[in-house]
Amino acid sequence: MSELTPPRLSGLEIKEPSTKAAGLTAVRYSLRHVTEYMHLGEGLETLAKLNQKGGFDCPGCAWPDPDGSRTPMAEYCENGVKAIAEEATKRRIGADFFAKHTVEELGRWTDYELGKSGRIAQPLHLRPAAKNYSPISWAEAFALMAGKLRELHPDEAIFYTSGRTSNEAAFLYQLFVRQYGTNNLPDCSNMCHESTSKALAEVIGLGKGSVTLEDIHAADLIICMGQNPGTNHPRMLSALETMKENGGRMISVNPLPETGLLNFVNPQRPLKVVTGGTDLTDLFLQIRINEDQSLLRAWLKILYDREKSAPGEYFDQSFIRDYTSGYPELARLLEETDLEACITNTGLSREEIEESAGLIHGSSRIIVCYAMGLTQHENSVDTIKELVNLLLAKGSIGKPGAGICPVRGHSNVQGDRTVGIWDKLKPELAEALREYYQFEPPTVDGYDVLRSMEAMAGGRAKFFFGMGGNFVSATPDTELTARGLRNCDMTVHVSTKLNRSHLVHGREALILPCLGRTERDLQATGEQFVSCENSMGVVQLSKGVLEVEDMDLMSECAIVCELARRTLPESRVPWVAYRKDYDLIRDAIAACIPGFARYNEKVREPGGFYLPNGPRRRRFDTSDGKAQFSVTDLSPHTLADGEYLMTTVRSHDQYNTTVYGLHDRYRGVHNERRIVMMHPLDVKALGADAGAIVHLTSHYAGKERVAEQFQLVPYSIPRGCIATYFPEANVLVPSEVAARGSNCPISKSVRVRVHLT
Ligand SMILES: Nc1nc2c(c(=O)[nH]1)N[C@H]1C(S)=C(S)[C@@H](COP(=O)(O)OP(=O)(O)OC[C@H]3O[C@@H](n4cnc5c(=O)[nH]c(N)nc54)[C@H](O)[C@@H]3O)O[C@H]1N2
Ligand SMILES: Nc1nc2c(c(=O)[nH]1)N[C@H]1C(S)=C(S)[C@@H](COP(=O)(O)OP(=O)(O)OC[C@H]3O[C@@H](n4cnc5c(=O)[nH]c(N)nc54)[C@H](O)[C@@H]3O)O[C@H]1N2
Ligand SMILES: [Mo]
Repeated sequence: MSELTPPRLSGLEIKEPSTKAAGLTAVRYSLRHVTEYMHLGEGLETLAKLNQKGGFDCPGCAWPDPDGSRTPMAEYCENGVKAIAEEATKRRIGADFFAKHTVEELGRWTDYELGKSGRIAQPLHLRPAAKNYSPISWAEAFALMAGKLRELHPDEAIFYTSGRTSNEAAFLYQLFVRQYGTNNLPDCSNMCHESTSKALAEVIGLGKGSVTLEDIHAADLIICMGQNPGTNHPRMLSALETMKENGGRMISVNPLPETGLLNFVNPQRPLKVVTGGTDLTDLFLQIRINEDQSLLRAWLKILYDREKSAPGEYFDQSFIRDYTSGYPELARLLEETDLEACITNTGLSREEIEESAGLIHGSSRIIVCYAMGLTQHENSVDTIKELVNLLLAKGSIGKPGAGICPVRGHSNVQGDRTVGIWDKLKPELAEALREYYQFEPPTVDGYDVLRSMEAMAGGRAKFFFGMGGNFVSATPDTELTARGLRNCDMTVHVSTKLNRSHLVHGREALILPCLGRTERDLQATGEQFVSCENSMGVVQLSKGVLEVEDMDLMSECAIVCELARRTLPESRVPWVAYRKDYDLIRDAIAACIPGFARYNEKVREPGGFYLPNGPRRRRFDTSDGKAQFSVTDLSPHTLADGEYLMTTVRSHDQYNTTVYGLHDRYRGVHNERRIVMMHPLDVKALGADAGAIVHLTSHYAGKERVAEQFQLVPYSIPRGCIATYFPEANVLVPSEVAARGSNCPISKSVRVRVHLT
């Protein structure tokens, strides 16, 4: 079977999409989540501690908190509340649950049903050929893993990380893996902002964004491309509201008219709730999927042509002269650019493009915010470089209210990378580890996500360890991933909740249940805290508040220390001491990772601290010390007859592969996730009606991939483009084609065919 998510339909209802995001409805919806899974009193106490300084970092997204004093409810966010309620649920699954349900039976449950089962309460073991998981002691679990790892060549083991892991746990984890002898450290970032890391490191010398929250507030113009903040970064809407009140403008570029982008009702401002909120977007550009690079090129061409007759009027020539390289080459490219062709590619009108170019011309402080709509295509690295071309031409980087803002996903995905989680080992970190810990780290590159999938399927890797996440559901080419995991001798998951990756397993499998962000972490020297880095490079502490007396959990740090100690008995790393006192881990990070000097001191200050950021100060640590203009080719996006370009998106009721509910309220799609958003005329051209059941196929590298049982939803989206939900449509995403340069799966532009049943 190619699909792991059972293709069961649940009763689609189509309503009008919302015109406004958040507001009181959002408060009502999220309180429902709290009362459903938690005792109300405790639920409210948890909420009050959410994101307050000294409390825990919200396990939702990586958007930063406003600095300074906090309201008792911190910044209100419906989806943050859902993420907490999901983790702090009172439901438990342990020995009884797993005795009752075989792995095969659980495999027939939907993701929604799996997630609702509750928190995993004790370590579990699936013995070879067993039908059910059964309890195992922590000591036995560590002995099994250590035994297996010592049998293998280090490159036969894979150590995945999802982006919730704290800096402390992530640092120890990569240290252990490298001391064990491999760089096989794929992470969720490989499927997320890898194209950003790759492009920005090359052209501005740092693979991260350059702006702060204050910059967002102070911008003249924000261009929000390929991002749905109303659902995925709801707290960003308050920052955008402030920007608007300060007189800023916003252009939104998206194939879908996302509710949160258009209008926002701030539930923390009662008057706004009454008056109907803030119109955030001044100009909505409903672009065709993966034509952002053409749009950026068109803007540059228009401004460049005018700049020629009025030098300095359209571009910031002194910035270009003092801080950049490659402008003459870009100018030559723009000379030859065919504006009409660019405009045609985007599917937008000339007026829309002229109007938006006018807004760009009229603004000096410009920020481009973007997320997955830009990073998950074959040409993503080029698109992001084109984005940088625009900002450089305008001199819009490294000054207040201007810069680049890749909006990160998981709450600590950026921090994990900073402290060393990567399938490549930077020479500086190799040197630091060698010096500080006196061992020789491996220098050859390890497997990223796609290469891990291939290595397991091809029998070159036999042990998979997941530090969080849901590898089989999050990756493309589900069939290949499943085959790979099933090929392993042992698969291990450090998890909070049950997910499909526990059910698509190796010959033997372990589930190691861990503490979540919300929970108190008590070790031998007392209560511990951890820390995370948000999307804007601020490192802050996170301390759980809830007691967990009814579960046998370990912290992620403790799990790594124990595993390392048992696997590498000869290691001179003080694993036992690290487990007892996380201050010692932070001292080690301070010694090995740039920017963390006096970590223990600074992280205890209210609001945390900023990591150094060159581009923010117009320091560009690139090959020539300049911010670099790039010359890239526009990718041709031709579709064969009968083909559609499919993007996969998140609904309002999910956190990646965790499905909170079946409603996508803002888009008006209810009670069903197996849907295809399609232009009404395309629905008609197929001879179908709303709700018609279809199969989808994709064809890459001579392989047909099939996803069965989806229902058509007529929707506002450009013709020839369709949208489905992640992870239901992942079976269709190929593994043979990926983003050039970053190897990120092309989850946002898959060529598919639609077959009526
Ligand atoms: N509640 C909640 N919060 C989350 C998550 C979650 O699942 N739930 N996930 C977290 C993670 S890991 C991440 S990475 C972020 C993801 O945050 P987003 O990137 O906002 O998430 P997606 O749903 O993938 O949405 C991509 C947006 O890009 C648009 N888009 C699709 N294709 C294109 C294109 O070709 N061009 C343009 N311009 N736009 C396009 C889609 O219509 C959609 O609005 O959110 C994080 N926060
Ligand atoms: N088609 C398609 N595929 C995509 C995407 C897309 O847009 N389209 N987006 C991609 C992106 S941006 C990302 S980031 C990846 C996400 O990929 P992952 O990060 O692998 O997936 P998640 O669904 O976030 O992982 C959820 C699981 O994490 C575990 N978990 C939750 N909290 C914790 C914790 O505190 N500690 C530990 N140890 N475990 C915990 C729970 O068991 C839960 O089931 O998916 C990618 N896949
Ligand atoms: Mo992500």
